[in-house]
Amino acid sequence: MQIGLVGLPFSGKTTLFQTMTRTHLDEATLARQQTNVAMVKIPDARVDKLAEFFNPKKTVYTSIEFVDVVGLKKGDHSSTQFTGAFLGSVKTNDALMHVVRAFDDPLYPHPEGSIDPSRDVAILETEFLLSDLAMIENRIEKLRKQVQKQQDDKLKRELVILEQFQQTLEAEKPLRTLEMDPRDTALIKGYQFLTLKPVLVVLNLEDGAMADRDRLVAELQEQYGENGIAVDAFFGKIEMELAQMEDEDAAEFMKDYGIEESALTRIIRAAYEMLGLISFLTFGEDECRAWTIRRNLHAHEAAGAIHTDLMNRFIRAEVVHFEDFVTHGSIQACKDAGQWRLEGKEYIVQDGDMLTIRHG
Ligand SMILES: Nc1nc2c(ncn2[C@@H]2O[C@H](COP(=O)(O)OP(=O)(O)OP(=O)(O)O)[C@@H](O)[C@H]2O)c(=O)[nH]1
Ligand SMILES: [Mg+2]
Repeated sequence: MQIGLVGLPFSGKTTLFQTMTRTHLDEATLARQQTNVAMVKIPDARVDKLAEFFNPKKTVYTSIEFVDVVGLKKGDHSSTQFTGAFLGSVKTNDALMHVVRAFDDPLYPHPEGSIDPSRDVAILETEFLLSDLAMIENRIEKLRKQVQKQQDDKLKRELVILEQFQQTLEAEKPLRTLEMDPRDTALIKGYQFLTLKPVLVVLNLEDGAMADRDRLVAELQEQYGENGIAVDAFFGKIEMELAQMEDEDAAEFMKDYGIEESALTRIIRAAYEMLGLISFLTFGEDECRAWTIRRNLHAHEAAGAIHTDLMNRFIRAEVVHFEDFVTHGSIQACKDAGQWRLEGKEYIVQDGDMLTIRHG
């Protein structure tokens, strides 16, 4: 799972990257203007709790890869500056975090000359939309010729989908607003359309805007919600400092500033939800671990996330929900209380399920 950080120059992408990955990039690295990549462990209090209980040899969290995408040139702000390399790099990301600047700082002039988050969201969205549209127009032309020559149901279906996409984009709607049949999704997956990717807009607010945070987020959400965009916010400058402190100092600092939860925890969780992901848990004296899967997977598919053998030789899943486990205190107590179940391969795995896979 890979999330790309995108946004206009000086919006705070690298700041957010350093906050979430808890890394510190030195001046020389920053000056190189390279793409930064890091895996981020998904904090999960349930895994901690299981580890406390089972005292395993190994505790494993799931992780997401974050990419600080470069490609928009400094000081350039006409739309032509969205280079092919930038768009190409964004294509391979599973989802996007769009960092939008809401802080003012004369040292780093905003490339558009003023602070206007709503406008900035639109700039990138429009650029992505035009890129998808160009690709679709190109492809439709070729497909029409092909379909005339050969009777191929798949190609015909593809043409129908792309024509629908074209209409949507021409109405200035991103593709993620369309309801789609999973079979159609599979058919057009190879195109990696930009406006089909889930987007979380992250407003980069200045320290003084603490009290306005919820209002500013709600305003943008109101405006862009119907385009399938989620909105969150962070305080770039102070939260980056926070991420680089020892835990104790950070706790003190957060109290002083009235921050309840660090951006690290909150935004990572928002990203997780945006991607439609859930976690199930495995446990024992060897290992307690969280696994990431898409929502609505069957038990045998979830088993496949652990190992393909477990999917192929799946018999049944023993299931206890984490909340029930905490309530009753042990697997045996869950059994006694009727909270332990044996499920077949069609069972839809829920977030927080503790699974033991029986296999042949
Ligand atoms: N005052 C203030 N400065 C910030 C804030 N967030 C980031 N900055 C500063 O703004 C400058 C640009 O931030 P970056 O994180 O490098 O922005 P970027 O989007 O990665 O920029 P490019 O990679 O050059 O496109 C840095 O010097 C940051 O320290 C903030 O919330 N408040
Ligand atoms: Mg940067």
